[in-house]
Amino acid sequence: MANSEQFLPLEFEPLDDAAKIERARAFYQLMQRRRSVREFSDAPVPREVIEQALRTAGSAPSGANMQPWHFCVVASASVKREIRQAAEAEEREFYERRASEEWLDALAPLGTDAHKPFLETAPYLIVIFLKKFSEGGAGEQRKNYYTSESVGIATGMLLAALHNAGLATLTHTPSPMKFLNEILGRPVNERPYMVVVAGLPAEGAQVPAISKKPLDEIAEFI
Ligand code: IYR
Repeated sequence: MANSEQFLPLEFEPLDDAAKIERARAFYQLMQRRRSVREFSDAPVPREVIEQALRTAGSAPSGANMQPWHFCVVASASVKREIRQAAEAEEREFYERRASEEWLDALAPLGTDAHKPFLETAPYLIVIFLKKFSEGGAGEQRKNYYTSESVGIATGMLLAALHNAGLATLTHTPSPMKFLNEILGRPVNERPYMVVVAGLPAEGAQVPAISKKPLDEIAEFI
């Protein structure tokens, strides 16, 4: 195996323990400031920021390295409007009929409702599709593995990359999301997974007063 042409030497940056701890601390300091933002400015953001962040997302590990994702970046005002209209129709249905009282109670601290102006205001909507199958050669369908885990990891890396680049983000999941296939012309083997709204916060934007659980509540060492 070690001599196989299929393998290359690992490029690995060794760090001493103090550096490991410092990097871990600095990354936490960066990431704990990420907040889900629902009030966006229409200020433009260079497309290159989005492209680089998508490269980071695309570097995620995936089942059998199938990379079962497709990122559709929507900057077009008319397509954003179409998405907003379709998403708000689903959200009205959700808030007025589909959601249980228990679900609405859980959402109450976030102050969300069916009104989603940020879908038009923010400069970019990154619509992430999950590919249950990929196109192989000759019109064949090739099965992908661990697709939701893989796309979840890539989405997390995308959020981290966008935050690191100074952008505000929101994960948005109108449900059902099938309308995104139609609006964006994506094939049936792709399932809309999430919309990541990206841009800059509106001046004076507010966020819910919520907190994260401390380490000892979310983890244990055995
Ligand atoms: N999709 C709806 C509802 C919603 C659901 C969850 I779970 C959230 O964390 C936030 C919102 C909406 O976007 O309003």
